[in-house]
Amino acid sequence: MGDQTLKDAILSHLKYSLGKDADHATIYDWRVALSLATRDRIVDPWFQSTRATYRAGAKRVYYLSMEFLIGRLLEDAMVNTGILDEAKAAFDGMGLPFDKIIHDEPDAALGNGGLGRLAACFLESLSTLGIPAYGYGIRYEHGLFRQRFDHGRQVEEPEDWLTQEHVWEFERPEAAFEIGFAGETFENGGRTVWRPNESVMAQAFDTPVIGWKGEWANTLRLWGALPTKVLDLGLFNRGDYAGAAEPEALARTISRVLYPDDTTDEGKALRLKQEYFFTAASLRDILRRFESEHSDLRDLPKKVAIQMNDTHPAIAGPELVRLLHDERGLPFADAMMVARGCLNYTNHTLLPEALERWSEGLMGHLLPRHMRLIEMINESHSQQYPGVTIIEHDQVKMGELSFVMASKVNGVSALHTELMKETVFKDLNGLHPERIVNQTNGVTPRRWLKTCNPGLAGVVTQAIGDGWVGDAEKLVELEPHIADSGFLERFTAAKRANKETLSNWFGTELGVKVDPSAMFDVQIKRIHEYKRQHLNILETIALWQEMRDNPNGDWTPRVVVFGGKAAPGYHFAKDIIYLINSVARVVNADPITSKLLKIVYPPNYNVTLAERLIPATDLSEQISTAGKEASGTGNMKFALNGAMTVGTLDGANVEIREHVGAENFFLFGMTAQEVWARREVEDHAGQAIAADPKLARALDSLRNGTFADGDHDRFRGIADNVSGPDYFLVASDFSDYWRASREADAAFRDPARWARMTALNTARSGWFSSDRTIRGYASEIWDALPPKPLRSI
Ligand code: DL6
Repeated sequence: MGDQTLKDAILSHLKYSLGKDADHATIYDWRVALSLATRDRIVDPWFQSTRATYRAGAKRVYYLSMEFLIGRLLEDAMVNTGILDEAKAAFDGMGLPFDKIIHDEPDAALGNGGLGRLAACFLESLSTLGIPAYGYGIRYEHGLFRQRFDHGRQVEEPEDWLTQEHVWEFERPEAAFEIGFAGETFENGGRTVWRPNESVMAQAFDTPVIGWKGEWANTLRLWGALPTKVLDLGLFNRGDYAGAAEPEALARTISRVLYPDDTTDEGKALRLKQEYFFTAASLRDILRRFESEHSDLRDLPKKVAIQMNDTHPAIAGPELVRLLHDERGLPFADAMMVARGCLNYTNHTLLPEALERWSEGLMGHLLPRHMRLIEMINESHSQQYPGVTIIEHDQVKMGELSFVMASKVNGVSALHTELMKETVFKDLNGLHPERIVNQTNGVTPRRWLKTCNPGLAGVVTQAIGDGWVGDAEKLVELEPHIADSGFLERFTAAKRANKETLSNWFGTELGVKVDPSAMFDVQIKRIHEYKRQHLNILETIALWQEMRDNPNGDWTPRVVVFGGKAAPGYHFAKDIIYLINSVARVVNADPITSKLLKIVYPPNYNVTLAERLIPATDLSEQISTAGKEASGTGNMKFALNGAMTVGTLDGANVEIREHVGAENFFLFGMTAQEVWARREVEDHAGQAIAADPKLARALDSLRNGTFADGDHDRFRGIADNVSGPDYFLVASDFSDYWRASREADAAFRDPARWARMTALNTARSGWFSSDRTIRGYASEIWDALPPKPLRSI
């Protein structure tokens, strides 16, 4: 590298890494050459960070997560290393389309949603803060499925990001561990030995993650599964080519596909294998690193903090005890103490169906030694604290196991943490009242404002300088500028420009023409009953019906945007998608309301699409049934980008409202306590429908075929659910949602007021930076510090 300019480095990679000359290079070639030149800028800080960590003997943080929803990496890396402008100038100078080149990058969808995206934000913040850390996960060959719509219905197709070379990673053939399954255990010389009868190799692939200003880089180490035996040569020589390749195919299955469900656990053996595979490989790697520097295993908690992201890596508890006790000979009690000293657990959901449980049978078969250790952990805990059990009805409760094996257990918003204490972990919290702490989620302002919304970021920087990028709480310095009409005009103009860009995209990509001066009202997240996209579409139907009745009324034109995937086996959620698309088809073709209402549902919602939609949003829909959304992080991204929220008192909405001010948030709906009480009311849905003719009419339209070419049954299931059991209280919250939505309409019709409110949302959202969240984890959970403080933590 030396004094080589970025342009020279790109041209050099084009020639020597890709074997192309500039005259014949494709967009792909240019993108890869630029990525490699950018990666070169990261390698030195990466090495320096590792050296500084070793030199200081610093404690390392290990973030174990089944999901890292990293999306595209190139633009982020250029922003953090400060070379974005130089790169753009280089391509402009060569007459090449810079935007097209950077948008050629595949979106690495190695996660389902919020949990995985949070992990990606955390890695970036850990690097920004200079805390030595590794993210450990699985290198899925196929990330979350690609969604397309066929006549309005979701169709899933395999995602194939790895068909192109993943230019950011370094393959590490030397960092490989054999991971076993099943088999038997026996005693030998006073120790228990586990002899698996099946095994795969876990091989590391490292991606450096650079922090803001390019000073520190941590590692995302993803494990790929390889066969221990590549080919059965005997079978091959006998002509059985399929049989010969079977060991490889079987092994690869483990890291083949991301489990496409973020809320339910279908008890698949493959899933448990995936969980053990990456957890076991990560722990072996952690111990190898520790043992290269230290000899007393009892010091492990001083040097190692392991965060279990949800229960997916919960097998870390018994596995670490096994490695310390069975393999290294620490007494069981000491092994327990050391393991617990290192491990911590983040809970991300209270939904009972999402709390993992594994049958004793499956666990005992796949991981016989671990099953026995879980029994021992259960026994030792219940001897000390009778009344709580990890094993119940022949099932291992992974939440309870994680809790018992953790030093700290955290929720992801203040409300969620309190509800954890009152509900799922009530008994354990009673026994260990100091263990549960809260760490409200956050998002990185680098990606979620500076990179995704350069227009607005520029307006902010012009007003207060760029200190906010590394310290988002400085955004409060915007407040005095809000009295300045020039600032507000620039703020509004940035939003307007983003809306125009998005409108053009809707037109060219989806064939939907929208008016950029309409209110852009956006709900993007996984499709789930508790997130209540069906409440949104019912309200949209009611609005359309009212607009048709009175097209010359004082309406606020709206563009209602949905984005999100449904788990392939979640039929109700897929029906909601079908309904939204069917309503869109009818409403968008209605000449009476064409200037007032449009519905847009771009398929295949992913990180890249979020980066396109969030900067152009006026109104963010955060309308889950109170008590159900653990936190949300989309809600934070919208507020940061100057969108107003219409939302319930759920998850982090509560804290967002506290920060931005109640007058700058459209609140509606029942509280979690009111939700519980309402469920006890007989025929609560029927009563709500009887009291609100608009809701009754909207529901009728689902039964009379309005959106289904006269087919009365197509959406009857949704109508009957909302009118009957309505567990998620769509009917009961509808009227108040309608009220809040019309309040939002009225506020939008007053541009000066709206501009003030949205600017205040940006100014007061800095607290929701993942830097703040990571500082909280570092001080309250990990006791981890940067070896050479980059900034005070
Ligand atoms: O904490 C990240 C994210 C929260 O913001 C969402 O509210 C929550 O639904 C999500 N939880 C999961 C749970 N999956 N499992 N198991 O994705 O976590």
